Amino acid sequence: MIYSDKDKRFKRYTITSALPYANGPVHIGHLAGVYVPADVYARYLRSAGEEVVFIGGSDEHGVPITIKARKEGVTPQDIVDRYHGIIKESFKELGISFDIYSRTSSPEHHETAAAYFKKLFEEGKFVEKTSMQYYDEEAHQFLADRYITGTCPHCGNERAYGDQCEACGTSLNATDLINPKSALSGNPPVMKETKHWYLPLNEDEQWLREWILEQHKGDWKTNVYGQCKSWIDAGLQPRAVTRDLDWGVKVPVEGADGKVLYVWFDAPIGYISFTKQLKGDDWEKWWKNDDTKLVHFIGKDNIVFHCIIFPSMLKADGSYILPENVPANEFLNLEGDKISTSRNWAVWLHEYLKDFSGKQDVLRYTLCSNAPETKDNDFTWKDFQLKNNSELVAILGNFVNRTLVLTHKFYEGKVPAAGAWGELENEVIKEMAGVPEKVGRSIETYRFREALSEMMNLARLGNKYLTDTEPWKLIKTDPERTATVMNLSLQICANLAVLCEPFLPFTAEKIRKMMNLSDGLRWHDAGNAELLAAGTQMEKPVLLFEQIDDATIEGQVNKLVETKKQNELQAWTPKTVKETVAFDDFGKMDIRVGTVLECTKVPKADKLLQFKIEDGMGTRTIVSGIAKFYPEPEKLVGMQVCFIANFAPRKLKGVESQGMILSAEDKDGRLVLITPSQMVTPGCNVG
Ligand code: B3M
Ligand code: ZN
Repeated sequence: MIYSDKDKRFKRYTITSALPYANGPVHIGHLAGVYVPADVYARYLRSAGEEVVFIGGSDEHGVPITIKARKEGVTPQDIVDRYHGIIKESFKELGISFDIYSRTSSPEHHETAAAYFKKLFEEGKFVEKTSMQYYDEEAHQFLADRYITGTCPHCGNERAYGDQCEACGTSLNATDLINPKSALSGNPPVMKETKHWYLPLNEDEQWLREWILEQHKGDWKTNVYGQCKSWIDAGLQPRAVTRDLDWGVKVPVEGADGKVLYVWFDAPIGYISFTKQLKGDDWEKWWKNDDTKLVHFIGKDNIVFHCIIFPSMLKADGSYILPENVPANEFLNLEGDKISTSRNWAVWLHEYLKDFSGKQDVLRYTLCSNAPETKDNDFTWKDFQLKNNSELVAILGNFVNRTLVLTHKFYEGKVPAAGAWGELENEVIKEMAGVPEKVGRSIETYRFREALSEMMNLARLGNKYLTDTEPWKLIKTDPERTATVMNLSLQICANLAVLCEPFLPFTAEKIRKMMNLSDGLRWHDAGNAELLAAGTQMEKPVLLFEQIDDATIEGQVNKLVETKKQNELQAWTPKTVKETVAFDDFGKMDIRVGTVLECTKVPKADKLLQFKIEDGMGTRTIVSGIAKFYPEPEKLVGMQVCFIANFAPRKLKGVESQGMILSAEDKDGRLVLITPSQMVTPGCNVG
């Protein structure tokens, strides 16, 4: 039974979460944006006694997957098999409680998606259009945007893609590219006519405006509502729902050889096909009955697909319900930088689970309390440590642990019978009575950060109650009252086991087991001091959370620093060439070869080496800032170096340097001496 009247008419809930592309693992951005809030919502509704299906699965079609497969020399199926397994396993380990986690490469999905398209096709819901598209004659394949590279007309980057230039960020049409080339054969592509089917979104403007901008004004989040409004106000265009690709759901009509469904047409149908897989013949009520509430959990980059395109598809069929809400979150950044799969700038879920085994709830807690619900937010490892140490350990863990330790200390672990509640107890019980509704209402309105904080306030209340009553002292003077205090403190712990479950399922299970609480307790059993019968045996307490130390956090931060360094190396490009100089200018530079006679560190200057060079005219001293890269300078004796002989002498750390030794600065900052490829006579010119 839920609290908000607006939703009381619903008998069941179909909860979907965006299907992650199976071309890489999931990271904390996905979790904070989509999967943790969706799981909190599903767990809460189940605890409140509602009928729920929570649908998840891998999105296994689309060009990024085929590109990755080509790069690795494997098939797209190999790629999706690898990542579908990693994603599914890591979601399970984090306690994301899908009722089904399926995949769009499954035959059941292909069948459902193809049938869905065919029905709309036969009812004439699509517009058929031909257009000219780039085609690779050697590969006998039309080219999707990412399969065309060329020179960006805006910045000259020669590796721009058909849809975007990653150097200057401009979004492009393939025909904008200068010297376009096929990424398949490397040949210039030709323009060839092709036919596709389009969803006439332009015809849906009226009902979309009424459904979203009027009906859902005020109950859809402002970020979602705003994006839909700007899309609709900008004027909706027909949207192609087929592609010339060989990986995806084959288009099931005549004249569609070599064509598949556009990935954003087939993927949302995955929600339906997975429900079919889960519920068999009983699936329709979850998608077609008006007393079903359909909620899509997504990130903000998927708003238009879930609020405009998929509803348009559902409406075109005519037998489906539309989403009641699409509570999209904004983006989570990492240590102040945008999370990026390609730059490996992420905290990958499967790696977290390995590095922080047993700490699933710490991540769930941090990502829920910092969720980017209304604006982009930032994940830092320091904050993760703080949330764990000063909230989970210090508040929730500390309260439960103190209560159970004292129960074992005073009553051999048995719940003592309470005497009459005093004034303070009645205040605590009254406050506790309101917590289930406060937390419930926040969850029902998708304010999960607020809900989590309200739940933690119950642990704060418990801690304050123990601190105010000091049972460890009271036991000496008033054992009866102490029994009352300990009984109520245990009741609060039992309430927390129920109320923390949607957020912290692993912790809830630990508390339940320690207190021998029935696993049949549900949301509406909480909010009172009768959950635990006197005499119930408490198990020996185990710590719910442990401190996370600085070294652990430093290890994670250093991992990111290393990633950043690798990214910079990969992104390195040579400095632009300096302005042209006249030959005479170059001629003023007198560059010679010399042989190293001696080489030592310059005292009190960790960057400098002092060379004694035989220069064909005698010897000279030259100081060079390469000590860091040549830790054993004596090994340079006998080597030949190139140096500028006619530099004005200058003193460096008290040593007069007569010239400048030439070295190359590599992309990682390393300085490497320039030496002739063969021994030459000292003093000979370099030109
Ligand atoms: N595969 C994931 C994304 O855009 C996309 C979601 C599909 S939900 C039907 O990040
Ligand atoms: Zn560009």
